Order: sequence, then structure tokens, then C-alpha cells
Amino acid sequence: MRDNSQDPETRSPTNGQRLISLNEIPENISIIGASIENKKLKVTFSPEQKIIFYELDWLEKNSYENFKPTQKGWLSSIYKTWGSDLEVIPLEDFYDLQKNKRTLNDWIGGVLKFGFGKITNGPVQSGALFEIVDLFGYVRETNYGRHFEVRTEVNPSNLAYTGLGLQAHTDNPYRDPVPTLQILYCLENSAEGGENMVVDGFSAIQKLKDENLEFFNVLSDYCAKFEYSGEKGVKLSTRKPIIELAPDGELIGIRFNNRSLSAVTDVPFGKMQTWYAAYRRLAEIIDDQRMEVTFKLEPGESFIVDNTRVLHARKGYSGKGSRWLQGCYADKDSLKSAFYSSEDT
Ligand code: NM2
Ligand code: OGA
Ligand code: ZN
Repeated sequence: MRDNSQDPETRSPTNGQRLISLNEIPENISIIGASIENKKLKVTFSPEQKIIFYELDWLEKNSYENFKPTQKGWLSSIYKTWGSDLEVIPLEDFYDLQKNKRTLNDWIGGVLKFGFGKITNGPVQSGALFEIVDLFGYVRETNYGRHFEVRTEVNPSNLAYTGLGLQAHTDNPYRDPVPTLQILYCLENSAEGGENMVVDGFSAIQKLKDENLEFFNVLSDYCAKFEYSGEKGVKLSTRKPIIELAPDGELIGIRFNNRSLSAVTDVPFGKMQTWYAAYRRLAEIIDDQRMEVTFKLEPGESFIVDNTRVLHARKGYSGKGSRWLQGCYADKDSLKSAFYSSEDT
């Protein structure tokens, strides 16, 4: 409690940051008096003889006696999982998001809850995707550039730059930290095919866990390995589990990308068969049409995904016509920050 005092000697009134370090608080600290005064809790600490007032609602909000982590794989209540029956997807008009703070905030809230969102009626203009990032945060630059052109190329450095279908995946699992948001913005899409699908990875993992606890455990207990070295001067490799849990068991991420999984060498010999069976079953769940929401982007439309949770896919395309998307990465911390800071105003 002493460490969490809100008085101006403990916390800066201008920025809220703590001014003291823990070793400035005497180790033999104790409370020698407590009473309610003016709807605040007044506490006297010895040996400092320091009197601190605590707002009652602050104490209530920060009470930790009810925190009981449940079983492995528990999901924060801010998320709502979904499948193909998802009725209302977070969808908003490009210019309404720019003009109206409340509209923007509701839409961001939806993206945080469902892990993806769509934007319609944007300009059919190269670089317009940056205007979406500008609504809440910053571009995450990588070896693919500040943004990348997703269209068919000769000698492609990545299978995304072909007309092939792409199984549902998360991007860049070979990177650590992984980009936590991706935006894909459509400029041309007259080719045959080229629809996009999104799949809730957390929902898929919950299904896997309900079906087979051993499968869930093996994919969260052991590291897979992902790599990318498709262009000169780049050799990315990361050892992470397909299902990522926080130390208290919270489900916090999925890494799934058939193109980038490398030889998995960190699963014990005796568990490898189970690991592959689990990986296969998870892939089947992910590929199940009952899990996916499908749309074909029109020029000027785009979507954003939480790349730690929602997988995206595309159907192959060919024939007359063309397809051109621009993509970029950004991060979820600023999306959350934009959402929660607007609650204060
Ligand atoms: N691109 C589109 O993570 C991946 O390798 C998927 C990424 C090349 C930036 C494609
Ligand atoms: C990607 C990707 C999908 C598409 O660029 O990461 O998955 O619709 N593209 O082209
Ligand atoms: Zn992708």
C-alpha cells in the first residue's frame, strides 16, 4: 500500500510516475493507524510517520483478493470468440473514423473484442493504409518495408506475392517480437478469386482444448520454430510455441503459418507424434468453414487483424483482371492505449 501511495512525494502529479524506489521505503514498515475521513481511507505508516489518503474506489479497483487464475488456457473477459456465424463484424466507414472520435472508439473497441475489423469507402490511393494507422498509432517497419505491395511478382521473395491461395495464418511468426497488428488495404481486386477469410485463433484453440487436452498441452508446452530467409541479407528465426500462454495460464497468442514452420527440434522425441497430431488437428479446425468469416475486398476497402489472435487467409486468384493490396504492420499496445485513454476524457 505504501508503494502505491498517490501523494505528490511518491507520485509525480504531472505525469503520474513513481518518484521513489522501493529501497526508500523502510523494510520494517507497518500500519499504525487507519480510519475513514471524508470518504477516503487515511493510513499512517511507521516508522516514516507518513499519512496517506486512499480513494475508496481506487482501493476497490485495485483489490487483488478475488484474482484466481482458472485452468490453463483461460481467456480474458475482454475477448469475445466467434465463428462463421458472427453476426456483426466491426465495420466502419473510412472517413467516419477520421471525423468522429466516438465512432473511432467504438470501432477500436470492436477490434479489441473480436480481433479484427473492416473499413469501407476509403480512397483508392496508394499509401491510404497509413491513414488508418494514424488513427491510433505507428507503423512497425520490417525487412518488408514500412509497407509492402501484395501482388503477383516474378521471382517472389514471399509466397504472399503470388496468386496462390494462402492457408489461414498469422504473419511473421519468425519474428520476435511478432508484429501484433496487420492492415491489408485493397487497391485492385478484379481477378477471379482472391477472397479473404479470417479465423479466430482463440476460438480454434478453445475447441482443440475441449476436444483433447493433451493436444492443447503439447502445443503450449513446447516450442515450435519458424523461419524466413527468402531475401538476401535476411535470416529470421524464432523459437516459440504455437499456443502461447502467460505464466498464469492465460491464453495470449497463436503463431500459425504453414509456410514458415521450420524443422521442429525442441519437442522431446517421445512427444513428437502427439505434437504433430495436435498440429494437424488444430489445422483441421482452422480450415473448417464453420470457423471462418469470408469477404472479397473492393478497392478502397481494408481490414485489420490482431496478429496474435486472428488468422487471415486468401483464396488463390487468376485469370483476367488484377489484384493489388498494400499491407503494413503496427502494434496493439497503441490501439489499446487509444481506446483506454479515451475512456478518461
Ligand atoms: N508479407 C506479406 O509472414 C509472412 O511471411 C506472410 C508477409 C510478405 C509481408 C507474408
Ligand atoms: C499477407 C497476406 C493476403 C492477401 O500479405 O500477409 O496474407 O489477401 N495476404 O493477399
Ligand atoms: Zn498474411
